[in-house]
Amino acid sequence: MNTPINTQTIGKKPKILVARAIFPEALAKLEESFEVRSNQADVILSPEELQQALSEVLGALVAGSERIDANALARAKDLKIVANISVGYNNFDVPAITAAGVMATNTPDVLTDTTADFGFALLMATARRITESEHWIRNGLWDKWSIVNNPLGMDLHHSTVGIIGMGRIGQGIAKRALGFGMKVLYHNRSRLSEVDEKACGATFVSKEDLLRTADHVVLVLPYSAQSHHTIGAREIAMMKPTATLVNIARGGIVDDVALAQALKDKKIFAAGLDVFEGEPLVHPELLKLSNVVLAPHIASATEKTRRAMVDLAIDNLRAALAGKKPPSLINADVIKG
Ligand code: 8YV
Repeated sequence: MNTPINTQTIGKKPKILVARAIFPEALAKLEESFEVRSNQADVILSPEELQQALSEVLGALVAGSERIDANALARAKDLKIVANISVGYNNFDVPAITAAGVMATNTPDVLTDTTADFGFALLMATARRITESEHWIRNGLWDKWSIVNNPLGMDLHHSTVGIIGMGRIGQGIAKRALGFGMKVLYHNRSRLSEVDEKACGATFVSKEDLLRTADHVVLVLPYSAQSHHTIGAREIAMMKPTATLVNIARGGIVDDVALAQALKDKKIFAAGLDVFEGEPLVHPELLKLSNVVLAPHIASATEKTRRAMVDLAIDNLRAALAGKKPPSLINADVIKG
C-alpha cells in the first residue's frame, strides 16, 4: 500500500492535477486540501503538457480526453493515482499504469441509470425518427402532412431488442425494455447468472443470432482491441433491413465508414450514435444522412450524475493520497503489502 501523504510533515499542500474543467464548488473544496493545477478553461492538454503536469503532482483527475500510458507516465515519479471521471477507461493503459506503481480508478454505478435512460431515449428517437421530424417542421414541411407522407418509424413496443454488452448499463436498458413489452436478447463475454437473466427477462444468444433476430440492436460493451469493430459491414449485413442500431458504448466499436455506407444504401433502417470513431470528429458521411440521430457523447450528462462522477473521482483520489484503498480501484494488483 502506498504511504499516506502527510501534509503536516511536508508543510505544504500536496499537488494535484485536475485535467478538465469541473464544478467550481468541487474545485474550491479540493483547493482547501491540495495545491491544484486546474484547467477551468477546459483546453485539452497536449501529450507533452500532460506528461509535464503528471511529473509535478501526486494525483490527477482525468477524463476520456487524457490518454494515460507509459509515455504520459514517463516522468511521473511521485504520482500515486489517476482517477478517471468516467466508468469506461479505454483511455488508460492499465498494465503501464500498474507497472508505474500508480493506482487507476473509474466511476462505476453512479451513472448506470442515467446512461441506461439515455440509451433508451436514443433508441426511441432513432426508431421514431424524432430529430428528423423536428427538421421536417423546421424546414416548413408540415403542410405536406398525410397519412402516408410522414417520417414513419419503427415500433418499439412488443419488438425484440438485442443488447451487446450486458454489464450494469446493458441490464438497465433490458429492464426498461421490459416495460415496453419487448423481448430481450443479449450477447456478452460471459453469461449472466440465472437470477440476473430473470431480473432482466433476457435470453443469452450468439452475436450472430442476435444480429439476425433483433429489431433494435443496442451496443453497451467496453472498448478494447477485442471489441474494435464489433459491428462492421459483415455484421450489418446480418441485420434486418428494418432494424435500428444504437451505440452508447465507445467509438471504434462500430466501423463508422461501413455504417455510413449501410445507412446510405438503406441496408438498415436507422442508427443512433452517442459515440464516434475519432470523436469529437464525426465521419462526414454520417453528417449528411437523415436516418441517423447524433449526440455528442452525453449518455451520462445530467447535472446530478456528472456531479456524482466528479465526487466519486475525488473520493478515489483522496483515499489514495491518504494511503487507503480507493472505492473503485481498477488495478488492485498495484497495492503491495
Ligand atoms: C463520460 C462515459 O462522460 O463514463 C463513461 O464511460 O463515456 C461518459 O460518462 C466520458 O467518458 C468522459 O470522460
